[in-house]
Amino acid sequence: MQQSQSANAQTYIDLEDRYGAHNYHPLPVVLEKGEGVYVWDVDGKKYFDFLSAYSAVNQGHCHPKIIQALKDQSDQLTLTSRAFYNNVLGEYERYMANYFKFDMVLPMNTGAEAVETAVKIARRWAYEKKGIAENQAQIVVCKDNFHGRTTTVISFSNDEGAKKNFGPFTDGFIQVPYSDAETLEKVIKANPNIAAFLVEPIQGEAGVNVPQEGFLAQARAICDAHNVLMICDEIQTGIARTGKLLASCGNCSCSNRDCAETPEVKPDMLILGKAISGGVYPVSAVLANKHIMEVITPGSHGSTFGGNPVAAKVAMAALDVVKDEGLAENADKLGTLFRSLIQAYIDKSNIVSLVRGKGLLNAIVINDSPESDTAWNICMRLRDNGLLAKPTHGNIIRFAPPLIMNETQLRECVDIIIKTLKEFE
Ligand code: IF1
Repeated sequence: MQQSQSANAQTYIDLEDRYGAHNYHPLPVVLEKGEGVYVWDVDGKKYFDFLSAYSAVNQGHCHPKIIQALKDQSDQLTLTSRAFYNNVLGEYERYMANYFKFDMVLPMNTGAEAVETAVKIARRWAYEKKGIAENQAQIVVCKDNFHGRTTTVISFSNDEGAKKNFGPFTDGFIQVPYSDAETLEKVIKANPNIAAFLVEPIQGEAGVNVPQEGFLAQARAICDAHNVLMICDEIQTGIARTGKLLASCGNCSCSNRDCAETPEVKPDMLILGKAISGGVYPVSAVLANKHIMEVITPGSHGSTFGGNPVAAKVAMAALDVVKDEGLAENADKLGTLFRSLIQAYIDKSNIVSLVRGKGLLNAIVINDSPESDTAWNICMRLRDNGLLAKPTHGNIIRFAPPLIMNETQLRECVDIIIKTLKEFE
């Protein structure tokens, strides 16, 4: 039997239920503390966090170096707006440009805002550089994409739950199937008004959908051949999550398109969010080279909080941690181990039909219909057994622990997951 919430936990749940908009359906667990790979609920029960705030907390909860940066800068200067210069932003912009190997950065706050920013840059580029006639630019996106929740971003989603009764929508987007280079090429060839191709290197929300080997490189070549910008949304896949600094990059952890070790691609625009702050502060960014970024002029785009000194210091500390602690290498190593241990279980059970993913962005597909509540019930039982994960699309469970996990902890987690799955056989 599933355990029910304590009366103490229930009071917090009731508060949210009464006073908050019902835009989520959370797992009934009320957290009050986090440290590293662990979180604790209001009754003091400890859990492994296997969601990491949707891959924002890659560096682990409350990483001391990131929290210190937050505290230090908070005492000094928090916000100037961009009406004035400050002594941190430029340093941060140089840091980001060098770290990700792009000429320039445009700082924003949330992921959806950064996607909006990339869409605006791509459109301006189309009119001012590519020579597309005004208001004719099209952006190619993928079926089952998830890029955020603003009105324009949901305009190119095909998720009914995210769109219903939020129209009218923004024009100018064409959907193609994910990981289908042939269709992508056909669509781009047939339409001279295409400005950009926007893609997640692995589709997160769609259920950790890994494209066919070579798809990104093929897409890169198609974009090059037709003067179309390739935009990678690495908000969820980036920052070491998939075993590399960026999922669109090759095996080394740089993102240089011409790097000898890199068989994959470098996009024209890179969109980052979530873990660039280690989940400590909302920080997002769009990176591009100068010939693209220069279409943005004073007054054409901005944000009160984007690039504020606290965000800048927090992000630099969070990205230092990624390199200092070898998080990409660790995610790669532990991810391979995770999938092999789960696969060994799948081979002799029929409750899970497959495990997929890269690095520590993985999912299992439960062998039941997407309409069933089996995956939800498994997540409830995982909770009881001390591990927090969330179902997506009915019968898929995503597993994305902080990347600072060690092998002993990972093996303990796999034991919890397998023990729980066995309870459902
Ligand atoms: C929610 C999923 C994860 C993203 C990509 C942009 C954004 C996201 C690739 C927008 C955000 C989130 C938001 C969160 C659920 C979540 C999610 F299940 F929907 F797919 F992570 F797995 N591009 N992803 O994944 O970033 O504006 O939220 O900062 O509750 O909507 P944001």
